[in-house]
Amino acid sequence: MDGNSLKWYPGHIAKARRKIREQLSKINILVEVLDARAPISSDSGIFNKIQGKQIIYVVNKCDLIEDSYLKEIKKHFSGNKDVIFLSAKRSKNMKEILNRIKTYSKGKTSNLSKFGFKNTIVHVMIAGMPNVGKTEIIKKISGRKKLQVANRPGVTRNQQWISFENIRIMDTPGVLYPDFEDDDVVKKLAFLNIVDPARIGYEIVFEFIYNNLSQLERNIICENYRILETDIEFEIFLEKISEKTGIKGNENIASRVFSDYNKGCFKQIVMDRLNEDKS
Ligand SMILES: Nc1nc2c(ncn2[C@@H]2O[C@H](COP(=O)(O)OP(=O)(O)O)[C@@H](O)[C@H]2O)c(=O)[nH]1
Ligand SMILES: [Mg+2]
Repeated sequence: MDGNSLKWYPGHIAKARRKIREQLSKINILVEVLDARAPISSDSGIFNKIQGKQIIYVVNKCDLIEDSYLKEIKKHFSGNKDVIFLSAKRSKNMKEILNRIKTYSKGKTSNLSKFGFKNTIVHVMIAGMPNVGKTEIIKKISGRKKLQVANRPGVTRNQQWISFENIRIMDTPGVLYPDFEDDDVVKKLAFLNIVDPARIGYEIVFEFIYNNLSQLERNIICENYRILETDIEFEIFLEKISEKTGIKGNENIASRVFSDYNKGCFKQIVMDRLNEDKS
């Protein structure tokens, strides 16, 4: 990629990472949210070297993948991480995250109550890359409908506490890894809206994604736009989508495909191929 590629790691993300670290001493349970379509590449690593705290990984947006891939992710993580699978948008499996927080906080609160502390509050921090659904998850488990979510990175700009029952949850702005140098990973994350695709260019990102799809995956997109030809070059492919949708201009056409992908039109297409990672 050209010299512009560093623009996707803006200063406010470095600040967000620093602020998360500053708060850690107050927190009992850490939750990192991952995107189910890229459960490895969407790990920000923010809690990697932390010891002595309970860390829960939440694989969110499971409604955007197929059951067979969900099984693969479960197998991939089995045994090494404390992982929960859910879809915040569809309110699927939300109880499990609350149950897990309550289970982990039980030991803590009963210990403190021995020393006369009443109504002990459990402090939970939710972190992860931008746009993975951190705020949506907090909305669903807290019942706070007014929290702001948006399908673009960078909406939660400041840390905020949300309290309910005996739980205080800190929502945090999205973070990326600090040594983010692999342009291919950046493009994958841009296709998921984790890195703002407009910063790189929709067409540039989509060309990379398209060129890395299998024939089967290309066919899935073709079918969605009722394109009969298969095995076509990227440029021709954009022209065909334009013919079928009436959208003009390569940026706009690519942007439409992004939006359809993020609505769940191509659930078979995921950004991390787990079987290949093992080889
Ligand atoms: N399809 C799908 N979309 C989700 C899910 N959870 C969150 N979203 C959407 O993803 C976008 C980002 O959510 P948000 O909570 O603002 O992400 P944050 O930046 O991590 O706080 C919003 O458009 C949400 O509605 C989910 O489980 N499935
Ligand atoms: Mg947010």
